[in-house]
Amino acid sequence: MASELSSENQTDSPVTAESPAAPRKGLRRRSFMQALGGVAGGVAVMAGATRAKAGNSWDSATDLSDEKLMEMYTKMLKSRWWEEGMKDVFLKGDDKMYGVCHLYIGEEAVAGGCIGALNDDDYIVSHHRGHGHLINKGGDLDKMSAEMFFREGGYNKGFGGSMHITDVSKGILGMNGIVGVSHILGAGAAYGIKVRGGKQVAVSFGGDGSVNNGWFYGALRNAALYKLPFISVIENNGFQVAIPTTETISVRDLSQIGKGLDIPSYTVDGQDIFAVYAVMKRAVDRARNGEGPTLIEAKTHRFYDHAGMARAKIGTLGAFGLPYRSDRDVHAWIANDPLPKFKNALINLGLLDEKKAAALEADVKKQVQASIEFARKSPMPKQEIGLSNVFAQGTVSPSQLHA
Ligand SMILES: Cc1ncc(C[n+]2csc(CCOP(=O)(O)OP(=O)(O)O)c2C)c(N)n1
Ligand SMILES: [Mg+2]
Repeated sequence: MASELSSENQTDSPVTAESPAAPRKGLRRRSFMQALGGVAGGVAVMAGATRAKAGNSWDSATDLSDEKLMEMYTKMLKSRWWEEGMKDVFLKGDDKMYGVCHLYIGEEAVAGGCIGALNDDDYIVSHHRGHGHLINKGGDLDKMSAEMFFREGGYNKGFGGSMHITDVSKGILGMNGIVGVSHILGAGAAYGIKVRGGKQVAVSFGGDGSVNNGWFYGALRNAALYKLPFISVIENNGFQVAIPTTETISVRDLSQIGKGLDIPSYTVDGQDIFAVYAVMKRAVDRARNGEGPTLIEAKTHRFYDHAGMARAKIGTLGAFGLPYRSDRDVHAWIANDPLPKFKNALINLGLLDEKKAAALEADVKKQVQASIEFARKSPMPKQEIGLSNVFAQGTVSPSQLHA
């Protein structure tokens, strides 16, 4: 899939009149293109009825400063190792984790590239597989871990679990367990921005399954009509639980859906953080200029099972032996892991070397471990306050064990 997309990105011809290619800034660094090597590329564009070709992905990504690149890489590391930390805690079984956990591992370049193009005061709305979105938008690891353990120190004071983590102060309008609703919430936030005359943008993330409901279409229709500063990002990992996407929708590229509403729509290689950033930057510029919404489909892969830790092992990346996908595919996806690709690009740029990379990874793992210790020390919430923020009365005890 990735090579197919890359092969469509061999030119730097403009995209369409309504979504012009980002202004060429020239290469900030001579070595930038070489640094990206095989990871550059991967943007395919759906515009009107024709499939056009986008500019090279590195072209828009050259505006990223060294500091920003390192920040994006550090966040990708945090996202990966925090989730690996949660996986290990669950598999060791010494601690109780509550709620359901959907690992984002393998998909991190999508959150990294998209949120890397946002400002702090922009909004995101996430879905059930959203830990990576939160971490990239500045989510606090201690509070996230404590929420996974259902502790008072958690984001939701221990009453939400993974799928309800929210931090409005950071523009994170919540993860959400209802598939598809993120898009209508994102469009609503974009409407709010427009009414207030703000310059922010609102971004909704959803899986490939999220396009199969009315919230998605309602969000796009209204965003197009009112030219809302809205970007809908579809993370197409090829499955809805265990059902292949090809069995649930008639189009091959989900970006095709936007064309009926005249929304600039892109399909991008979601394993290539630079390609994702490039296309997102274009969408963000368009939204801030008052030109309206963009639809982005990022083709990606999840390395673990839909939810929980079936067939996962401590110290092994990815879950093998699941009945609905082949191990061969999983090996191929892992060979295209966005994390080492990003690391190698930064090494080629001279921003990292193996020693520095190892030190950075060790530091991130330390932060993850500290967050787990924070969670362990945090008290269980009082059952009496369980219903204090909802329209009901009584007590609530944690009952659903993470599975
Ligand atoms: C409205 C709704 N229908 C069904 C479900 C049950 N459900 C939870 S996750 C999921 C699959 C979602 O697939 P996708 O959107 O592709 O996201 P992915 O899990 O692949 O990241 C389903 C059907 C739900 N949570 N909400
Ligand atoms: Mg999916």
